[in-house]
Amino acid sequence: MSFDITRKGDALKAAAQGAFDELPIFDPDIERASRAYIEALQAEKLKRQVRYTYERVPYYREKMDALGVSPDDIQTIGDVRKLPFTDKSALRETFPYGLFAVGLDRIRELHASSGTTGKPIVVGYTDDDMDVWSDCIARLVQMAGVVPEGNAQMAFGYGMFTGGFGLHYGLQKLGCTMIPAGAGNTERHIQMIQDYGTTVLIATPSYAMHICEVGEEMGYDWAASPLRVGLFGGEPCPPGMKAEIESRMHIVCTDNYGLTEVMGPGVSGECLAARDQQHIAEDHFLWEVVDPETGEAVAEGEMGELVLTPLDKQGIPVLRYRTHDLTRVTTEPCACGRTHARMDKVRSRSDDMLIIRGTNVFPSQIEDVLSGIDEVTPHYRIIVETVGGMDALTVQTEIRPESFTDSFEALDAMRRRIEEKLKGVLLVGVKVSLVEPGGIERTMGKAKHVEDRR
Ligand code: DLL
Repeated sequence: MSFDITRKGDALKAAAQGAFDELPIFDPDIERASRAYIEALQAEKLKRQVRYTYERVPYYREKMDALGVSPDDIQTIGDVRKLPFTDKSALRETFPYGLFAVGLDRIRELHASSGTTGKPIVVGYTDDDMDVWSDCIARLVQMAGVVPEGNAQMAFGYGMFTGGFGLHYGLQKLGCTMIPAGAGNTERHIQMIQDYGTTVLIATPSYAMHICEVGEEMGYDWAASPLRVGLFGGEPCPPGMKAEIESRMHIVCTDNYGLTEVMGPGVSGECLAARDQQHIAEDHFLWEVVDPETGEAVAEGEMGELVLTPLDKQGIPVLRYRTHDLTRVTTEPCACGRTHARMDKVRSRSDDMLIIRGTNVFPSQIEDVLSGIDEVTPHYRIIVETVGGMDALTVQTEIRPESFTDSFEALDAMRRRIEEKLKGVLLVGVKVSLVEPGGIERTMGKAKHVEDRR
């Protein structure tokens, strides 16, 4: 072996040289299975899962009866389209246990998500669900080059959020030593990395960026730190942010996707060959990409809303869950050797579009413009309000310390330049407000970029 991936930097070096056989794969039989095998397995599991759900969850029995669909009608993976969609509202209407397929005596753990409107949804995991969950996580953890000897420090919140415990169980399954620090107390995180020889850090990308900055302010030498891998997820990672963290912290970082309603983290994970995509755990999830307006399937490789049907869920077996996350999926082979389909990183959701004076604006468009401006950090906020009866859009963007100046003229020119760039892309008037370095509030969990005061 020419690479020792327990050494800082070697996983990235191996990937850069295309030496993917030097990187570990947790479950090679399934992660490298042929497409024909995967699809046959999905068809078998789908049949079983639909029958299980129909027989145990009155909500789905009624929905399927109303559509005139019986479990016998589901024979192929394409037959999934005969089934009704599920939206977050179904979990809210049946809160707390209306969609559960087993009694609470078989549920080992509950998790919840408050969502944007604050109304909670709750999900439950049986023993088998917990097993599948930690398996899916162990896979994505290895995609980043984590090895069983790793010391993994948790900077996701524990509690009802699926991120903390999900990653915890998966890392332990792989054999890592868990350091359950939890979110917050950033300086202590840095101290612990040094004291405990932490090799893996788990955080939202925005919190990882904050940990990086605080370390730098403390004079911590990231290049000499034992830290080797960052496992991110839970929120979109702005373009360029992952690469910036990698170079400033001298680690390799992957971005991983999931959602509470279908499992939590573990749905898909980034390998080191396709850095803007994530392999979907296709033996456990059947994916579809649909037009968010019509619900009709789009052609493979086209952008649309991701719809997921978990194929093994026992606790709460949702069918055709509409994630609202926009992505596209390809089944082309990946250089890493994995055969599972890859989805593009989720940058926006079908429900996060802002309408500003009749024009559609996606926060990701603003993020793209800001990421192309060298003088600003990845931290930003979008404020929408009504001024004189009209929508007003303000983008607060933070200046990098090295670009900060006392010259009002220079700052004003910078501000006007950013405004022009944003206007050119958004086609709507926008006010830019420059914020001094460190002036935009940092979060320890998911960053909240948009404040709609209308
Ligand atoms: O955030 C699960 C998770 C935790 C995934 C930790 C990865 C790591 P929820 O709180 O239910 O679950 O939020 C799910 O967050 O529908 C996406 O809109 C967004 N999201 C999650 N991960 C990513 C990601 C967890 N890597 C919602 N990139 C999802 C972009 C993400 N968006």
